[in-house]
Amino acid sequence: MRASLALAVVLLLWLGSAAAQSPTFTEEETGVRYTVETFLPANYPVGMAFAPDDTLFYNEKNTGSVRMVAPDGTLNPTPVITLPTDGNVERGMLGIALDPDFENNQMIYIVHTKSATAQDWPANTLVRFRLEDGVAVDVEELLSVPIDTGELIHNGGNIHFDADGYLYLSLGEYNNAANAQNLDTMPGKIHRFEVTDEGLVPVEDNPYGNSIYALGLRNPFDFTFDTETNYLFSVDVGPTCDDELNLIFPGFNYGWHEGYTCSGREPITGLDNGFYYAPLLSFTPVISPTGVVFYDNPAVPEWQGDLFMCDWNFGNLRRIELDETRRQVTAVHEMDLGDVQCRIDIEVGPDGALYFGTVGEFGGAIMRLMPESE
Ligand SMILES: [Ca+2]
Ligand SMILES: [Ca+2]
Repeated sequence: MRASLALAVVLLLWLGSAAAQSPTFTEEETGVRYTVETFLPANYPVGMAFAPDDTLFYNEKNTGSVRMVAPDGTLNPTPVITLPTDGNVERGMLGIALDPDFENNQMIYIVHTKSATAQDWPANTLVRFRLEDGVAVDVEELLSVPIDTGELIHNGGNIHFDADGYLYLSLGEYNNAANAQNLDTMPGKIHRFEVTDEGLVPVEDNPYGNSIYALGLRNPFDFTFDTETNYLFSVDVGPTCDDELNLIFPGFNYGWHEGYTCSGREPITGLDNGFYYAPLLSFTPVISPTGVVFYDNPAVPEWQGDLFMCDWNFGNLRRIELDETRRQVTAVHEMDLGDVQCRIDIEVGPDGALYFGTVGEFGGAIMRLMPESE
């Protein structure tokens, strides 16, 4: 009797663990073991941000909604906010960032393509609001950049705060390469602002006396800050060549211009403004890099300070190592995800797992790459 009971318990335990099992992978270079699993089915989750209390916020590109997920993985059925959003092609509810003092002020920033009206172009628009009982209040439009080309591609809007509390906004060139080199327009650049009581103000020592921080970009879909140096690393999605990972310094020119010819990491000359800075990585054939994030979590010491990058075309996840100057790439590793794709944003969770968005054949979901604890 006792033996059969024990057997039943063992069997139940075994069945339970088998049901919950996700494929386990071992990274060749580091020996780090991890699983890849669905964290949450989600509608085109293109931007994510974790709060200090482990709450996850994410954008639904096409619906214009921001959603909230409790630390235990429960999705709040009511969206935090739904803004009238044009989700056509590369437009949509794209970027999200939490205020550096979110813990105290509950402020959230998003960038989305505000729908057109009879009078106005659709416009990539930076909005701030405060979270109160799970929904947005005090909704405030801080900046709006009309898509006056009428183009559907190269919106590349994202927002992140750096360690000094400055807010950066990346904007694609609205499918007009001339924008990338024009210091009088906003598209095709990364901008830097101070958030004040009066709204967004260009940082006083910005290189061109306006909000422009760096220029010559085509479609800087996501960027991230090195937690060791505060250096800004941005992807740039190229044409039929030259997808890039760039190290962004103030005033520098990243080379995208009218009549661009594929140049890989070779110098580009004849630019009017700013010194040219060659990409750290250049990809031809193209992969369309999307999400990037620096790993800064004690869970996996082997990954500390590495940059993770997803790509749209193949859904690959790359782990990119830098040298001690933090200005050069020393190694690029493709991570094994099985048949899972990492196609849009990627962020590090407070648990040390990598969370990334996927759409397409695999369905829309936020996936979780969970390192095995020792
Ligand atoms: Ca470039
Ligand atoms: Ca990211």
